[in-house]
Amino acid sequence: MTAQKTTTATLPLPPGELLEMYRKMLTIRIFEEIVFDVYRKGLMPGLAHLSDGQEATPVGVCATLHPDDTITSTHRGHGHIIAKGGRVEPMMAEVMGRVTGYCRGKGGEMHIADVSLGILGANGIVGGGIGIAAGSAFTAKREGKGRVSVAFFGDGAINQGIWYETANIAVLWKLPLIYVCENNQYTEFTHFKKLTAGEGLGARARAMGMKSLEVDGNDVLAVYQAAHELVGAARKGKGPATLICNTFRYGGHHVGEPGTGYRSKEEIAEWKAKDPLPRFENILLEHKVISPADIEAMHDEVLTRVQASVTTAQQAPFPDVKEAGEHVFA
Ligand SMILES: Cc1ncc(C[n+]2csc(CCOP(=O)(O)OP(=O)(O)O)c2C)c(N)n1
Ligand SMILES: [Mg+2]
Repeated sequence: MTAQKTTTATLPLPPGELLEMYRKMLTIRIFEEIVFDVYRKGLMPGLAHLSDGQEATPVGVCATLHPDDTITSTHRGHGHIIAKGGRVEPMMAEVMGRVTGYCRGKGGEMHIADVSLGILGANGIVGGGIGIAAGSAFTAKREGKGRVSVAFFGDGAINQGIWYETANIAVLWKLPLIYVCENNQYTEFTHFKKLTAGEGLGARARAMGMKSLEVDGNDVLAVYQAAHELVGAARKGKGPATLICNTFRYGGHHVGEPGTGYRSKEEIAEWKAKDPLPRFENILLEHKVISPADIEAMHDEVLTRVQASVTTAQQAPFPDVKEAGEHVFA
């Protein structure tokens, strides 16, 4: 299957920033592949929710953010965390339940946070991050320094009451809140069309009086450009906005199921032909931002780093039972 080609006449960012975006997308892909391996080898407790196939959305959005902007994430959060600057070593240690993890091994793969990077947490409660992001946007508004808050969530979360409650107040109070819906087509094992009444999230956002854009969520530059517009407006006090990114997860809902029982081979192949990584690679190659040798070298470098994060985590202890009740409240 050959990758779909995207042509872009002019690039929206300087080469260094584009390379950083590419490195992050590659890091997410490799991190997810290695987490799957860690799961298969029995090196982690529980299940992992992987986001390979969805790399362009978090990277395109986070490329518009400043270090002091905040994000909230979901149960499928590894990509958001890497895109906002999270380091793979404490992430892998957290996945593996070790004391060197971001949350001292007590959060696990679904609850990674680094407040110093503006990552207010991945979240196992569908829609749970939206309320936290609205609170962060309220703080940003009161501070008046132009910071923004981004809530990442899936297509399944748009039917949760918290979206409507926060959207209402965010519009009324002009909060700098960007709702980013990663529509990966499925809510667990059900197609989003079977769960979504009316015309979908864009129409709902507009009904609330909020601007809404919908983009190809596998085209990192399209995501970047749309997010840049909405984030820029929110920084200037124009209030919240919604960005819908259409994308697809390659694997199952979690690593314990293959993702094939409810999705046809044709559907999976169709989305793999739109893989965000080779599409971005083609653009970078075409504009001579990167060479095939650079791509190979970067791949090897990231792979070595993520593999090393597993070995290092294996050498770290599990948290002591005595600290089970510590670090529970922030
Ligand atoms: C409030 C709540 N209801 C149900 C669940 C069980 N659950 C976990 S993930 C999930 C599907 C979420 O789908 P979506 O929002 O599209 O995110 P995706 O898994 O596709 O990334 C559900 C129903 C949950 N964790 N929280
Ligand atoms: Mg979904």
